[in-house]
Amino acid sequence: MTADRMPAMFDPGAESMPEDQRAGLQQHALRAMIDRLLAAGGLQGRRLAEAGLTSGADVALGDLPRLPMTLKTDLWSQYPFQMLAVPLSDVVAVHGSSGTGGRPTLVAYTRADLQLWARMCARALAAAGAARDSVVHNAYGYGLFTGGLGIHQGAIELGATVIPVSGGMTSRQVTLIRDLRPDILTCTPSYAIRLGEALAEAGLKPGDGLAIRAGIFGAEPWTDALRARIEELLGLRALDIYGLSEIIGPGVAAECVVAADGLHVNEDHFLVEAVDPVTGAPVPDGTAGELVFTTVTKEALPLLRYRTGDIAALRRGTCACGRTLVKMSKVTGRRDDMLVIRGVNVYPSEVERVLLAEPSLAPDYLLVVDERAAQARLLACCEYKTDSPLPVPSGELEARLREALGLSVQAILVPAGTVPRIEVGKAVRVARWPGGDPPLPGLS
Ligand code: DLL
Repeated sequence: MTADRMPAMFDPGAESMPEDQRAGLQQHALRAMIDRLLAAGGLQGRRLAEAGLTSGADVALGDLPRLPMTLKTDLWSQYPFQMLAVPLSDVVAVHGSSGTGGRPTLVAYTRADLQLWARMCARALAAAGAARDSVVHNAYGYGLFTGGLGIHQGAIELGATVIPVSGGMTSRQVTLIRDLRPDILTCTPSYAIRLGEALAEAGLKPGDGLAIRAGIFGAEPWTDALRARIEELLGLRALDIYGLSEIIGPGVAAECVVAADGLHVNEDHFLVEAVDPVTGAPVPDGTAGELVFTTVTKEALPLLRYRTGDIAALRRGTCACGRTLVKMSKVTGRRDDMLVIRGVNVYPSEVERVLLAEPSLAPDYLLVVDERAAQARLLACCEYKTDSPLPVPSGELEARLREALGLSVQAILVPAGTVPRIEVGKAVRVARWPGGDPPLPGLS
């Protein structure tokens, strides 16, 4: 990409700052955060005091790996507001995610936190090539989920026009895309496929009625194979955006359209570490580990070394786009979604990579962990494309899966429309089958 076509950064001073200069600012912000936590006297402040800290001045940036960690269970035990570092009257919004067992993980924002969040999402949009004259079709869900409102505020901060369509009602989305000709699409990657198919059915094709240049997809894991599928279907550059409610929502990290090979972490606000998911010890750059974030500038809910459960690798250096922010790889799995099948560790993303590399298969699949016998089996139920005359023989697919995973997996090809479609939100790709009715009809 030539310099004159390089999209402008939203915050060039911060995004392309020399690393050593940024480290100075990070240390300053970390110390101030520790002072705020100690003063607030909540769970995190007490842990710091127990670790012998009396002031932020006691720590240097390099001490971060030795500071106490914070877990999702801490947010649950302090539900709803015991972890706030500001008076409740300073909180202007709450968001959250549905936790397991229906327990929401609730997070809170001050006015300054919302401004910070808008800026982080504006950075992500600008990194995708969006600008003031852009029209952003925002099909992330609006509500307690952070996706919709986070991107919404980011688009406004950038000065673009946002279409707050939220998720679902796909035929209305098709009409709006036809009439308003957005250049940027934001939604989950699984919904991008659903929308792409609906647009194609309505006769809207890349270059013929569709003007979307880039899509910013996240909130669930997706592979490069799915990226290729989305790009082909919608004729756009498919970029990854990562975030979690606890840290701020979308905008923790995002890919740039220039390199599109990893997500720039906004580490001037969110310090990032990759640690061994079992021991918690730091892993070297380039090695997959569990991401741990420290929100050094957030007011309402500052989190010290928050363990995300998300697995990715970090990479440093200056990107072709000019950003010096550390990059994280795509999330390759979660600490807790790793399946252990007959002693072999399997991440659903590894299976997805094999399935989506096969052109005769559609992007919808369900992995079924058959737990009816003592030795669990993994079944990969994949839809074949309706227009594919000869789907791949299941034996061939099984050989590829065995080669990639070191495990025998039973491949079951099913007609399009068999795997339950998600209408909006996050796709469910794994089902357990402890007994009783099978998760998909016809399995035995
Ligand atoms: O999913 C925030 C978000 C909204 C991110 C829109 C991107 C776009 P939560 O609902 O709290 O927040 O879920 C956070 O979703 O810990 C990851 O496991 C997963 N996740 C989020 N983005 C990605 C991604 C939002 N790009 C949890 N790739 C996180 C893989 C992702 N997983």
